[in-house]
Amino acid sequence: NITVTNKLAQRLMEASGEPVSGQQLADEFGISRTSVWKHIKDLQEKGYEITSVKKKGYVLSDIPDSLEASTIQPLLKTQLLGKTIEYIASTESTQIIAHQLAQTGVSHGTAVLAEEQTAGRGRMARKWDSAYGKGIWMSIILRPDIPVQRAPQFTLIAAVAVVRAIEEVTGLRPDIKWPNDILVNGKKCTGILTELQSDADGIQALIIGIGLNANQEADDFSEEVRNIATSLKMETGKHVSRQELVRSILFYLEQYTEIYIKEGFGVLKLMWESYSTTIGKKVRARMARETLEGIAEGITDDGVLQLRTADGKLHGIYSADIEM
Ligand code: BT5
Repeated sequence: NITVTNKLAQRLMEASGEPVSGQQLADEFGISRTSVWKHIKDLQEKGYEITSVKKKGYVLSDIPDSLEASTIQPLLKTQLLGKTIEYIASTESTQIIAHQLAQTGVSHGTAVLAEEQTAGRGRMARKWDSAYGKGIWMSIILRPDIPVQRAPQFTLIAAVAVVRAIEEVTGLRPDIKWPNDILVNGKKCTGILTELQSDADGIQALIIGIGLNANQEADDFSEEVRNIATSLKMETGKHVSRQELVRSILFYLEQYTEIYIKEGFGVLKLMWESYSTTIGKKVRARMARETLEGIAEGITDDGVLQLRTADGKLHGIYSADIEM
C-alpha cells in the first residue's frame, strides 16, 4: 500500500532525526508492528536510510535523491500545488503527459515530474536537454480563472517563483532574461514553457513547463548547449537538493498565483523587473519574420516587451529571442 508507506516516510521526515518507536507508528497508522516493519523495509529498498535504534525506534537519516511523490510531498508547504504528483522515470516530455492529464480533468496544481525526457522541448519545437536524474523536468497544471490573453504573464510569474526558489535553496542570485530564461553568471540554468488549453469559455488549463539544470557537469550537456548552459551544481560547486527546489518552486508559485488572483500583476511585475537583465539594455530581438534592435524599456502589464528602436518608435514584442 503506497499511501501508508508514503505517510510513514513523511512521519519519519517530520521527526527530523528523532527516533519514533514502532509501537507509536503502529498506533498512529492503525496497523500492526509487523506491518510497520514491512513498510520500513520497503522504504529502505527504495533508498531511504532508516536505522532502528534499540528501545527507541526508527530514525531516518537520508532519503533517496528522487522526485517521487513520497520524497517531495512530506515537508511540502502548499495548499494545492503538488498535492497530486505524477512521477515517471523516463518520458518523451512531461508537457505531453500534463496535456493528457489536463484533459482528464485533474485538479489545479497537479505536477508531472520525470527523471529524464527523451524529447524534452522548448519554444517553437526546439530541443530541451534533459539528462537522467540531473535536473528538474516538471510540468504544472494550473486552472486560473483568467482571460486567455493574460496567460503569458504566468511565464513571468513562474520565472520569479523559480528565481526565488534558487535563491532560497542555493544562495545564488539568478537573473531573468525576457521572457523565459533564467541565467546564472550569464548562462542559462532554467527555461520555462507555458502552454494552454482553452475553449470558448476561456482557459481550461495552463501547462507550465519548467526545466531546471540542477546537478549536471559540463559533460552531461549535449555539445549544442554546453557553452550556453550551466547547472546550479556547476555554479555552487555543490550537489543541490532537487527535492528542496521542487518544494520551494511549488511554494512560491502558489504564493504568487494567489497574489496575482487577488491583486493583479502589479507587484509581480515589479519583482520580475528587479530580477531582469533585459530592461534598460540595448538588445536585439529575433522574431520569426524580422529582427529589431533597440532599448528594452520595460514590459507592459500583459508581459509584452517594449522595445524602442533608433527611429524613436516603440514596438510591442510578444515573442522573440533576445540577444544582448
Ligand atoms: C525554453 O525554451 O527555454 C523552455 C524549456 C522548457 C523545458 C521544460 S522541461 C519540463 C517541460 N517538458 C518539456 O518538454 N519542456 C518543459 P527556449 O526559450 O525555446 O529555449 C530552448 C533553447 O535552450 C534550445 O534551443 C537550446 O539552445 C537551449 N537549451 C536546451 N536545453 C538546455 C538546457 N538543459 N539548459 C540550458 N539551455 C538549454
